[in-house]
Amino acid sequence: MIAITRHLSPAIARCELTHLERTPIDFDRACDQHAAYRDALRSLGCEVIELPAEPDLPDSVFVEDAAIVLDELAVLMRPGAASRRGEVDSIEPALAPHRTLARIKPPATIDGGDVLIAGRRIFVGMSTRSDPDAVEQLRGIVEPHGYLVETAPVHGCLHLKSAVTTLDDHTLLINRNWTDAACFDGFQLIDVDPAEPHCANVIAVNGTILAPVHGQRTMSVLRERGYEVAPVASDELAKAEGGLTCCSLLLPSST
Ligand code: CIR
Repeated sequence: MIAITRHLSPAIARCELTHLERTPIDFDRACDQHAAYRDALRSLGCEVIELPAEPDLPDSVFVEDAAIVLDELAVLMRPGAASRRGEVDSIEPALAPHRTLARIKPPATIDGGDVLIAGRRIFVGMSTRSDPDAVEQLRGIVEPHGYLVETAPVHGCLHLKSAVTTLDDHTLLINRNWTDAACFDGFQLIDVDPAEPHCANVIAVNGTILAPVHGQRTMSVLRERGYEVAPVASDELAKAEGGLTCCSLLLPSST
């Protein structure tokens, strides 16, 4: 597994914010947490690619939003926030050696954080960042490869993957208050602990679940269900509305 990451922009203080009030981000602490995140990915067998910081793109550490990666191809997104559109050209050269690239075209908008890939089913969150035009374009790109594209509502959080992420091809971790659980028929659903609404954003990598360290109760639930869980601190970038999935693009290296 390759994990593409990007160092924090020194302009992170000017990040986009939707649901949170702006509070000061401790840049050094955020960098330390990002380094620990990269180490966690390495310890789980990932080859971590570290792209240089983009001084003029405040949110560019959140590489997940610029593209999605499938075994067969990668699709460059068109982020909903205008300030983030430059991130796409910036990530393209890092993906090009690994996958054929397709691209969502204007005026459609879609953030990778809204795209949940679960086996051959792809769910797109209808958040403030992603629109039906992009869903249709994505469908046209990926359905020839055998994927089914569906939509799910998003309310109360930024992206679909703030509300639900994959634990494995059959199981999802979900906060039902932020999306509609009925959209995910056919999957086993595990609920985040009600006291930890922000803890549905986890990364399943090589058999282990990377989970936010502040989600102790949710981690206990996952362990009881037989998952190996590794905690990662992410509270500094959480002030920029970033979670764990947003800081990497994972590319299975089997292809
Ligand atoms: C934004 O609002 O776009 C960034 N401040 C946070 C993006 C987080 N990305 C994600 O959840 N996939």
